[in-house]
Amino acid sequence: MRITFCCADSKPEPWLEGLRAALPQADVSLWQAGAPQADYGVVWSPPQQFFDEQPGLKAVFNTGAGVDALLKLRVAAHTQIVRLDDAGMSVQMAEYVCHAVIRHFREFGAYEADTRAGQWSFRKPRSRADFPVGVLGLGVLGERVARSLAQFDFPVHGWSQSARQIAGVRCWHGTDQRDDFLRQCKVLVCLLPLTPQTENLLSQRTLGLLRPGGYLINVARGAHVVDADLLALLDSGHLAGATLDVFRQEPLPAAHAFWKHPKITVTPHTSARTLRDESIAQIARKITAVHSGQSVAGTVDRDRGY
Ligand code: NDP
Ligand code: OXD
Repeated sequence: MRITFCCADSKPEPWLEGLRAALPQADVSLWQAGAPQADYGVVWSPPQQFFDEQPGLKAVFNTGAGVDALLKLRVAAHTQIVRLDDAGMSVQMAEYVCHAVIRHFREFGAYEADTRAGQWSFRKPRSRADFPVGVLGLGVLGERVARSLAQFDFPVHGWSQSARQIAGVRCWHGTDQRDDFLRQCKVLVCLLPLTPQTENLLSQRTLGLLRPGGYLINVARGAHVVDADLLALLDSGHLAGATLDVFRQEPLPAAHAFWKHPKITVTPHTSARTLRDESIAQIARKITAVHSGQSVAGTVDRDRGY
C-alpha cells in the first residue's frame, strides 16, 4: 500500500516516521510534483495539483476536523474524504470555550486590570440564570463543549441540523428553530462546519437576536462571521464582547480592526490543535479499516458539506 503525505504548515518528518511506525507494511512518502500514484493521502490544505496528479486515491485523511478547504478543490468522486474525529481536540475545545465563558462571566479581565492598578475591588456576582450559553453545532466538538458548560451549571442550549438529545442541554434544530434558539442565548459559541448554508450566518440580524449584552465565541471558521456587523454590534453596545480564534484571513492581517478592539480577545487559531501522535494513531487505524473494506467514522458527506 502506498501513502502520500501532503500537509501545509506541518513538519513532514515526524509525521512520516509516525505513519511508517504505525503502518510498517506501507510505503509512506512526502508528496511532490510527479510523485507516483498512491492509494491513500494524508492531507491538510493540499494544492489542486495534488488531486490532479493523484486521480487513483481511494481515500484522503484530513489532519483536521474541518474539511471546508478540501471541499473547495476538485477531488475525484470515488476518493473517500475522512476527517479527524476528535483525536484529542474535543477536550482542548472544551477547555478553551469554558475558559472564555468563565473569564467573561466572572469578569476576570476587569479584575486583572484592577489589581494591576493596585486596586482591591469587588464586583457584584452575576447570576448564571442570566447567562444562558448557546452552542451552534452539536457534533464531535460542540457536544463536548455543551456538556462541559452544563457541568458549570450554565443554562445551555444547542442547535444542530438534525434533532439531538443531550442531557443537561436544551436542543434545537433546523432553520425554523434557529431564531428562537438565538433569542434564548446571552453567550453564543460557534462550532459549525463552514458550508454554503453556514457562511456569513453570524450577521447583524442573527447576532442582534442575542440577549442585550451578548457575547460571541467563534472557534469554527472566520467566514461564519460578517466582520463589519460584529464590529457594529460591539460598538452599539448590543454585544459586550467577543473571543475570536478564527478569521477570514489567517494570520489576521496587521491592520484588521479586531486586533486592537477593546472588546475583542484574539487568539491565533489555537483553540483545538491537531495532536500528532493521536492523529497518526487514528489515521493509521482508519487506513487499515478502509483498506479491508470497512466503514470508518468521520467520513465526509460531500453533499452535506461536512
Ligand atoms: P461535526 O461535523 O462533528 O459537527 C457539526 C455540527 O454542526 C453538527 O451538529 C451538525 O448538525 C451541525 N450543522 C452543520 N450544518 C448545519 C446547519 N446548516 N444548520 C444547523 N446545524 C448544522 O464537526 P466538529 O464538531 O468536529 O467540528 C466543527 C468545526 O469546528 C469544524 O468544521 C471546524 O471548522 C472547526 N474546528 C476548529 C478548530 C480550531 O482550532 N479553531 C479545530 C477543529 C475544528 P447534525 O448533528 O444534525 O449533523
Ligand atoms: C481543524 C482546525 O479543522 O484546526 O481541525 O481548524
